[in-house]
Amino acid sequence: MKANEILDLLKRRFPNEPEYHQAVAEVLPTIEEAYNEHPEFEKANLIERLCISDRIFSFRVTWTDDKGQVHTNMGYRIQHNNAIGPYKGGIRFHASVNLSILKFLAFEQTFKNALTTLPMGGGKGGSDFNPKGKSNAEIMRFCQAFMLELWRHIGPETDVPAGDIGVGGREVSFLYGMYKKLARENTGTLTGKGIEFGGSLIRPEATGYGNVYFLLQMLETRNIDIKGKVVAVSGSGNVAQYTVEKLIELGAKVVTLSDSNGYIYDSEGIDSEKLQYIMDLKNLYRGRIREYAEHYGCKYVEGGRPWGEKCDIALPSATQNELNGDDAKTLLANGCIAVSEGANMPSTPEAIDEFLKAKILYAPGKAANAGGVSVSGLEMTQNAMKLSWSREEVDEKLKGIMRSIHEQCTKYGTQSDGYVNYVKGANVAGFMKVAKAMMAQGIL
Ligand code: NDP
Ligand code: 2IT
Repeated sequence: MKANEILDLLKRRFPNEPEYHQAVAEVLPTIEEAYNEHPEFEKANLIERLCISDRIFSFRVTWTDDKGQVHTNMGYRIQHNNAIGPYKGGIRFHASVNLSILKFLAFEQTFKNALTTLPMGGGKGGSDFNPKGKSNAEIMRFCQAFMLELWRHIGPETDVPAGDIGVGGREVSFLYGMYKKLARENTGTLTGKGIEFGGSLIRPEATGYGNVYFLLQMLETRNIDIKGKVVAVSGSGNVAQYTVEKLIELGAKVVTLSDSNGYIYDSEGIDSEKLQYIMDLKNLYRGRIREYAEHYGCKYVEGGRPWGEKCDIALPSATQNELNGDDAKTLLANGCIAVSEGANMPSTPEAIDEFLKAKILYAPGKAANAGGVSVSGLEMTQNAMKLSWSREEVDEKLKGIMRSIHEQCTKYGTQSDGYVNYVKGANVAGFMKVAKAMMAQGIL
């Protein structure tokens, strides 16, 4: 395999899909060596089979707003690869959603899920529906209309969706209610459900907590204590909120959060009471992060991103390509020692190059944010066994999984000078697992 040739082929075959090309371009050069050690992979054309989704469903979603006006949106589900288990991955509701974004996410999810130690393939879905400013009833009707098409493609042993940007507990519950009505079964298809009907404890916290657990593992390799470290977090949704919760518990000082309008800088640090304000603001009133700055009298930068603020650790937790090469240079110049990605592909290729060149601790999302899908996997297990585990049990399992992901990264990513390239480690570990499963199952 020549990484460049495969990439050119994919660009010709799927033009105008820059995020998908970016995700593939990040992986291929790092797995080239491992791939080429196995001539049988090349004969089986494993690489094209791994990069191109098994299938993609796209459908029109028609829904009615509170004034009686009828709207259409596009809905999609990408079933990328099920070599190691049922397709598994979130659903995103955001105005920017298109095939390029969902294909990048489904491709990454396949590697991420392989790292979790649990039997899950990779998938992703979503809609260009914009949930901002919609009433609860409109969200419900949209979720029901979306599921009216999606339900025939999913199931507990085939494809298990969950949340992502714009899809949290409220949306998963509406989606699940409609799924159940249509499929006439109660098997738990969809994870991130309410705790009363099959949801797992710790699932809401899992991505943020998991990212901090992974960060702790990285810091340990350099004997660095997280206590007192200044941390810049971006986003203010599900992932960001529970990242901050865990960081406060561990005695770190979180100074930033953001949303799509701008960021706040709180030099005093965000404490538990302020975090509760953010959770109410974002999850109940669905307000803007600017209101935090107005309430607590701190700095707010309209249209800005937090990376210019001095910090020891940066945890991008909003969206793809939110941290570019210049941001990376600024972070490094300000003494940043670690970057761990809560979001999927938040760092641009230029930013990643800067981090690796500087040899700081840098964890790509497919390793660092795998805690979310891992606890989704644990939710599937609990549903199948028709029982539920305690908080402590799930949290312990999550810690164990994040530790295992860190081990896999160091196993495959440690360079001759001792530096751990977590990008390479995660990609090679994930790739080898999926590749072996595909080879064993024949040409499909
Ligand atoms: P939420 O919808 O809960 O929050 C998203 C946050 O990111 C909001 O603060 C939102 O601001 C901000 N944001 C979204 N799009 C943009 C944009 N284009 N520019 C700037 N800010 C933006 O989503 P999650 O917290 O669940 O997801 C955050 C990231 O984590 C995503 O990359 C997701 O794929 C990833 N992830 C999520 C997992 C999960 O379990 N939920 C698991 C693993 C990864 P605003 O409200 O203004 O839109
Ligand atoms: O990107 C992700 O890993 C998620 N949005 C969570 C997927 C899941 O199935 O829990």
